[in-house]
Amino acid sequence: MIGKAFKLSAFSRGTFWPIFFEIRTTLPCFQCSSFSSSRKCGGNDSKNKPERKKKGGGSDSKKTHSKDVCGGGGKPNKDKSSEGKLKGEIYTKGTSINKECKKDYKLGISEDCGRLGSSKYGGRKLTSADICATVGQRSCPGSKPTKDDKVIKGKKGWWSDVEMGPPDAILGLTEAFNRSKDDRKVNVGVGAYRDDNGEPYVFSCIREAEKRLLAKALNKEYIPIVGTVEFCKLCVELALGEGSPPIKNGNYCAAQALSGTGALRIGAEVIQRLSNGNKEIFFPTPTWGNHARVFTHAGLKINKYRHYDEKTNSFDYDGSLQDIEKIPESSVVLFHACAHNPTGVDPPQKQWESLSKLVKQKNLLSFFDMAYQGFATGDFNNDAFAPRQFVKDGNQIMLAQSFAKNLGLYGERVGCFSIVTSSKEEAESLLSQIKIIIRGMYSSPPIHGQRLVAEVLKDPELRCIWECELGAISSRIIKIRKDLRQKLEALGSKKDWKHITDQIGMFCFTGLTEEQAVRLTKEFEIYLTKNGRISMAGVTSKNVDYIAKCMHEVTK
Ligand code: PLA
Repeated sequence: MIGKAFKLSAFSRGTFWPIFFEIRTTLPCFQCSSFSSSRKCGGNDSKNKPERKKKGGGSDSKKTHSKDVCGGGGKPNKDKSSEGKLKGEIYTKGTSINKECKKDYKLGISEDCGRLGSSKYGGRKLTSADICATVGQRSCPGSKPTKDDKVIKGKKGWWSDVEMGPPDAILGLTEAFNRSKDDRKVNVGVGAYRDDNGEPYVFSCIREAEKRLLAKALNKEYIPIVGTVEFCKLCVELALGEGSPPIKNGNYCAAQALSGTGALRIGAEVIQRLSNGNKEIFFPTPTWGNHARVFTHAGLKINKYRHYDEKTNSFDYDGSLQDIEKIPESSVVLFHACAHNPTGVDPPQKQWESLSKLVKQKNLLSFFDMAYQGFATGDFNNDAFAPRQFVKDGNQIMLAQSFAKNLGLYGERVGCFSIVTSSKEEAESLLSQIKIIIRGMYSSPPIHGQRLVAEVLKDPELRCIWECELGAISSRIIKIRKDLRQKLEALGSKKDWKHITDQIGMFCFTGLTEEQAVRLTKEFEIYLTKNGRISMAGVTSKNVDYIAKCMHEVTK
């Protein structure tokens, strides 16, 4: 089957990407999640079926069904893009797999899968409500859970007390944006770069690296638990500078991570399990919304210090010094290495120098979240000033790097976690323990994205292209900041919008109240976080007038 799909798509189109799509989408029957071309979906072959549908159990099956079946409520699935792709990419190419599913998919419910797979229903056709009830999907439209779904032999079902969680404050916005059918809609919620046409951007250096990798026809073996030595070294060199003493002396350890969040999560676990210091971390206020979750999930206490002065829309230098001064010795302090999220306000270099001294003097452990290196000023070295200064002053920093934004590898999840240590021996012991932590979480990291990053970082030509691209990106953001401010002023806004151009990096902390932000979303279809943060990367020459007009409207 794979062979057939491969031939049809690769050779008729002369391009490779559909292959991935076809292989992924033809294999699983998405009713029963069985991965087979010869097995019919929902066949009675129970050995081949993933375990599911136990009353009150089987969380995985619940998820699969709730999404693919229940979501449609028995009506045709509305996801036109995937429907089109499924028809166009798979079935009209003459593949004979999962015919039942093809037919049923159009109905939004796999009747055959349901009928063959369940004797309980005596072969009658299932409705979506039947299936939803069977898998205990309480919120499925049209499905009323029976008492049986909630109680197993006098006990509650495994998950029957689980309440619906709130949507994510940032990523939930993209979901809402995608659901909206309104032509006016603008997504300035998540910090993902868009070109001036509002399209996602894939770096040319990454496209080229991908071509080169494909030509090498490399294998897909597991890579080491902490990633390759080459990748980790390239990352730390990018952050700390090539000749930096910890790298020369081997006083650091590093591990590939699942992007920036994964790096922070490893760090949180390392502090919790291995540090001799306090299990308490201090964040700047405000900070990225996910920090609290990442660190509390690892069992750390969280606390805060001042970062942003709302009155002046700038870094609260005195406030942060006063607060950090009071932090108990041996605690952890988190810093945004550059392009602070959400405020776009960083300490100037002189103030970083004082902060570094204070942290050293108080014996605090600094953890740098470096999710935007190159995005603040367009220059990696400038943007790495703070961690480099801290290391220069003898601080043993921890570092979480992400390549989501600065190489556009959002979905590839490539990052690096590292620690500067006091000796090579300490680095080796730490790394051995980090391996144990990672092995217990996800075993080893993915191979593809890190290859792309290494390809770009080690090749002077690709690196040069990368630097040019980053320069162009940061210039576009700086220009669009000016445009937005000018438009607001031209509309006669009485508010001071100077901070739009003063702030740097991806975000603008507009100063809009929650009420104003919610109004922008509800009335004007502009999706931004409730704290008034706008991703400037989503503002373009085409939507800037509209955004300015609406911002003016809600702040009149
Ligand atoms: N740290 C900070 C300060 C961030 O802003 C983000 C991403 C991350 C870490 C994690 O990024 P990564 O795991 O994708 O590498 N913040 C985004 C996306 C861009 C998000 O919330 O996940 C944001 O819109 O704030």
